[in-house]
Amino acid sequence: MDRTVEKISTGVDFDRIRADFPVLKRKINGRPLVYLDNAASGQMPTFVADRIDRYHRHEHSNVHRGIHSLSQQATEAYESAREKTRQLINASENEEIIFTTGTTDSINLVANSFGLSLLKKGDRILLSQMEHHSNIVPWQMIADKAGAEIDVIPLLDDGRLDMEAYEELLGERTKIVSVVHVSNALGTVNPVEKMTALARQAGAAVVIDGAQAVPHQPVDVQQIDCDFYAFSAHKMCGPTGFGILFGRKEHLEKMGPYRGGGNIIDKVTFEKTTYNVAPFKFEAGTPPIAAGIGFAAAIDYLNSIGMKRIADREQELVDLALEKLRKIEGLRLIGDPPERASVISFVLEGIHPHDTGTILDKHGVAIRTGHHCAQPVMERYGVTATARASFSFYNNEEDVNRLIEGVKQVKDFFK
Ligand code: 7TS
Repeated sequence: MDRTVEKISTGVDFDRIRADFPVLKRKINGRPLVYLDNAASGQMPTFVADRIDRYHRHEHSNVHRGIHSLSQQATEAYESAREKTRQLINASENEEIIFTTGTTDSINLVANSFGLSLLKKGDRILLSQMEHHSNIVPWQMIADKAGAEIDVIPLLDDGRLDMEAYEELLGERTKIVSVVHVSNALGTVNPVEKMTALARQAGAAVVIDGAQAVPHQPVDVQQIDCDFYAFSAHKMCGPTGFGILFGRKEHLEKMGPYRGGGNIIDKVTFEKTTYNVAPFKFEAGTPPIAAGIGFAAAIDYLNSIGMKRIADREQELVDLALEKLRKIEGLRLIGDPPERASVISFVLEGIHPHDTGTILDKHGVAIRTGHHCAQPVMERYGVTATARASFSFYNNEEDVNRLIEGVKQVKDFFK
């Protein structure tokens, strides 16, 4: 059956939604832009850009400390992002939502504050072979300091995690499991709920990198039952420089601050400083106020469509693209997992992915090429780079066709 996007019965007018993103009207190299680099960063709708603009022009003030009205209004607007984020991922309390500058920052916070105090010499941290470098390097740095070791869950040929190996690797010295929810290099959706349950049985804490999950599907941290969950605003209609770390209250209460400064303190004397409560003890200095307010607007925008509808829409587009890509001779999918989110990685026989990306760009199609900050994935599948198309709900069938047409042109060029 030929699945077309028109058949989506979500009740949402996705053509109208495209009009919310002015960048999609741009021409790149003489052709209408086809933006398929959403895994790197998503586009921002006018609604969010306007909200940030309004804050800068009419509402700017520092937050949390002010007695004057402008500061209190800014604080209210900024803190509304915490409540909206809590609802979005179904955390039980606002105190469990820490604002950071992005997924990378969130993982560094967990590694330094939670990891470093927990890990003893000989303890083990379990990561997977499909991690983004931001969920590898911070743990290596902490492992070095603590004298801990890192184990790696291997990948199967189709891009899934080897769950048997996972169970075997979960040992009594495993103190932390840190895995990606959705791979940015393969698109694989990992069974994080099951993985968390297994880790709990083994007595390990679970950190999940949700950078590619929260923008594309409903996520429920209580259902997953993880200890920490990290993601970034800029991949989900929000601004850069803003990220989230969910942490279970029982951990956050015990954890020490990650960075020192204002806002995180209760009382400072030169003899001794005592700290504020979570989440504030992790948020030193003036926070990214405009970005937080923008993120609150981004959540409102996404909710106006609905995360389930977004997931369904993207699945249709990915399925359609996969169906067409599979028909192209000499195209190898890197990872072909049964459960895939909005990412497709591929290579064309005899053609470097950078050449593929350059020619596609000449036709106005923006994809990403390279190792996607996941070099162990490249090594596993014997490539140095892939071409990666990543979708969002504002993409459409025409975008899929333009990608396919572009890939055929790449092949023709190198024939
Ligand atoms: N984890 C995953 C799974 C990611 O995809 C990314 C960014 C990060 C962590 C880091 O997020 P940041 O907001 O702190 O930078 N991924 C990509 C990508 O695939 N291409 O560019 C950035």
